[in-house]
Order: sequence, then structure tokens, then C-alpha cells
Amino acid sequence: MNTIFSGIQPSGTLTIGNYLGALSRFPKMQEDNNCYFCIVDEHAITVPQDRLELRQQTRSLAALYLAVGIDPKKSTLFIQSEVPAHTELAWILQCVSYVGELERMTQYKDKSHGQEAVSAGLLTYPPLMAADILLYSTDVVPVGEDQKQHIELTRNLAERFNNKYNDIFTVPEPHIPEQGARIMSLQNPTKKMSKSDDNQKATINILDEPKKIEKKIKSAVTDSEGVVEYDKENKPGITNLLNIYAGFSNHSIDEIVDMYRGKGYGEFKGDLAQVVITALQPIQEKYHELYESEELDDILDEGAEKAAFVANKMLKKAKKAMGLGRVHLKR
Ligand code: ATP
Ligand code: LTN
Repeated sequence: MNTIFSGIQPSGTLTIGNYLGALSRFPKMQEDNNCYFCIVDEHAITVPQDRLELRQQTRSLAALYLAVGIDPKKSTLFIQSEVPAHTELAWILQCVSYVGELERMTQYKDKSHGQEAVSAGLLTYPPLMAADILLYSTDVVPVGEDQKQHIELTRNLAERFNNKYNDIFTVPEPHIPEQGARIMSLQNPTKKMSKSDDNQKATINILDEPKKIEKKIKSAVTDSEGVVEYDKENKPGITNLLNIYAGFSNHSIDEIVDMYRGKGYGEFKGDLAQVVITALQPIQEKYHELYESEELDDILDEGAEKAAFVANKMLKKAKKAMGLGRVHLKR
């Protein structure tokens, strides 16, 4: 039995990229692993957030985790800011991180590029993420492709700490799906689909209504060839749609390409919209039941308590290894 940890930021409504790259894979994992699923609100504030929206999105994300099948009896579901050990260990890990390695992170470069006011938190985001993971002696971290670099850094920080101070951290492995690892924007298929994208047409949200989904898929950027083929280099738009199709159905890419041989993009897109709508419908129904329930608060309270119990023990070890605080003199 492995320990698994994953986190999602409540920085907007979740997209089908988040679903295929992360969320959809979680329920299966909880069957034979010790799983922690976290709503990482402290990561979300590395860029400005509206106070009320952040609250709403945090609750919404918790309901979504449950709606896709996270079972609180099997997994620990909690909000990052409700377990203070995360930011405490993050500080310690910042002190073993080098500014140079943080500046080399792709996500930091992407999010800070061209911005006037870049928060220090955006730079020190990866040590916070490392703290999330290392507090629970995590073996495996299921994430989308974009997070691979952060997991690599987490491994480096864990090893550096273990060698310098005391061997307390488990060095985690990333788990990246073959399909759905990187769903691209519908409007610019060379850019990843991201929930904080300002262009509404670029993303499909998990909670989008059927009509909206249909409209967005129909207006997705493709090419003028009209042949349904998998070709990342030359046909990124249609390739992305094929990945989405495969992610939401039981068909492989090859099977789908076969199914649409000699057919145009119109038919392909129409069917794809139905596949996505059908897959999301039960999740949306469950979500709406949960969002305003008191049960959701009970689950999150219990999750925070369970997480804090484990996290505090590791934090104590880390502080001790570094010489923070004092040893009580026995009288
Ligand atoms: P933001 O736009 O606020 O940076 P995001 O959409 O990139 O957010 P995160 O909260 O950073 O989402 O990521 C949650 C999980 O979803 C991570 O495991 C990440 O790898 C995965 N993920 C995010 N975008 C995609 C995508 N386009 N394709 C596949 N997986 C993705
Ligand atoms: N940085 C991640 C979100 C995240 C995370 C984590 C993922 C924060 N802490 C711990 C896995 C494990 C992202 O997807 N942007």
C-alpha cells in the first residue's frame, strides 16, 4: 500500500484538463492506497484572487472531489490552509531551496512573464508544494505533465534535506497518465488548457452546461485539411480533440481515427460533444447535491483533523533535524 498525495488549486472552475490529467484518476487509487487529496488554497493566492470567489471555489472544488468519487471513508480530503503545518514546513524547505533553481521553473517563468508585480509567493510556490507532499511521507504523486518539474524539485529538496540534516523524508515519484496528461486550449492548441485562462472559449469547465460544451467544441480551432488524424506537430487542434475523445470514452486514439475515416470535422466534433456531455452529467448532478450540504463541512473538518495529525508529526521531526526550538530540560 502506497501513500498518495495530490493537490488542485481553487483558482477557477475546474476544466476537463484538470479532470483528465488529475481528478478522474483519483477514485481508483483510493481502493488500495492511503490517499490524501488537498484543496491547495495557499497555492492559489500566489496570484491575486477575489476573496469571495476564492471561498466559493474552495468549497466548489471540495464538492467536485466528492462528486467524481472520492470517498471520505477511504481518503483524506482537506483544505491546505486548515492545516498550518504546510506553510511551516514550506518555510523550512525555502531555506534549503536555491533562488536559481526556483527561477528555472517553467510555471514560474510562464506566470511571471510580462507581469509588473510578481509576488514572492509565485517564486516560492514549489517549496510549498514540496511541503504538501513530504509531510505525508508520500510515495506517489498523480499529476498532469505540467507538474513533472515541480515533483523533480521536490525530490531534490527531500534528498538535500535528508543528506544535510536527517533522513526523514520519503522521496516521491510522479505518476503521469499516458493519455490526458496535457489537454490543450481549444483556441490555441499549443498552449495548455488552464482554468485561469481569461478566454472562456478556450476551456471546457467540468460544470459547463451541455449547450455550452457543444458550442465550445464546435468552435475549437482545427485546420483546413478536414482529416481526423493524430499529428501533434502539424495538426495540434484535432490531435487535442482526439485526446479529449479518448479520455472520455473507452476508445483508443487509433480506434477513434478509424471510426472517423472519410468523415469530416463537423461530425467528429458533434459526437465528441455528446461523449463529453454524457460523461460529465452524473458528476454535475452529484456536485449540485453536495455543494450546499452540511455533510461537506463535516467531511472537511474531519479531513483537516486527520491530515494535521500526520503532518504535525513530520513537521516536528523536520524542526528537530534542523535544530529549531529547544529541548526541554527534565526536572
Ligand atoms: P491554473 O490555471 O490556476 O494555473 P491549472 O488549470 O493549471 O490552474 P492546477 O490547479 O495547477 O490547474 O492543476 C491541478 C491538476 O490538474 C494538476 O495535477 C495538473 O497537472 C493538472 N492539469 C492542469 N491543467 C492540465 C491540462 N491542461 N491537461 C492535463 N492536466 C492538467
Ligand atoms: N502545483 C500543483 C498543485 C499542487 C499539487 C501539490 C499537486 C499543489 N501542491 C501537491 C500535487 C501534489 C498544480 O497543479 N499546479
